[in-house]
Amino acid sequence: MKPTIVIATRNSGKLREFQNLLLPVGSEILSLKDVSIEQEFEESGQTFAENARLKAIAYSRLTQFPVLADDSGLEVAALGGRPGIHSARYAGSGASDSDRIRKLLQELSPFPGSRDARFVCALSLAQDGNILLESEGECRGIIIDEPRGANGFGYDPIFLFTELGITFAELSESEKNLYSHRAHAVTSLIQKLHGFSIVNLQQQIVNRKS
Ligand code: ITT
Repeated sequence: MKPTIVIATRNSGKLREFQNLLLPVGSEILSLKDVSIEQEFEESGQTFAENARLKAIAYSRLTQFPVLADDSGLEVAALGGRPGIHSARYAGSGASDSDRIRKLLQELSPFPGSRDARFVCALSLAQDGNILLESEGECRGIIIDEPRGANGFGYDPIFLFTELGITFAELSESEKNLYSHRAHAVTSLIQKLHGFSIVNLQQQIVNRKS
């Protein structure tokens, strides 16, 4: 039987990236909607890792399947690491990606020469309220003044990936999946997953508890 993983996100951009990034695992990838989970999760942690962990634990109590949660965001050096864990809510609830980008560029305008930034992604895999595996990935770049590109989501149009000299929104999805913070975090998780069959996760939890 094909093993199943539920991706604990309501962000369709993230979900699509995970569906491709997790292809090597050979699992069936389901969304929260697919398993009829409607509860919202209040992110109360102080770090990406803590939020991913809390999210994975909470959602894994609502389904029989292993749940993979992601907490991610953009840290801008000149802003002391903001928006950081508040990346999704940076411009208030109901704001769009463009609103968040506009706000970030406004806040950054007094710092024209200081544009270093990094995307961070923390992942947590849990089942039945138990954390099984965790990983983290980052990707460094700089923030540019004018959004460029139509792909991706979130802050991608103003994040210039210096290694290639183009923004994340100018990369195709498969290219972004080679370089992104999420790609690095998933690669690290898959390495840890090596010899750790998803099909047998339940058995491994039982073994750990006994
Ligand atoms: P879920 O909690 O349902 O997963 P979310 O969008 O609220 O969805 P987060 O709390 O992890 O997710 O917030 C992450 C925000 O950081 C996201 O909304 C984007 O604004 C930004 N972000 C994260 N990864 C990104 C990426 O690969 N490209 C662009 N922006 C990204």
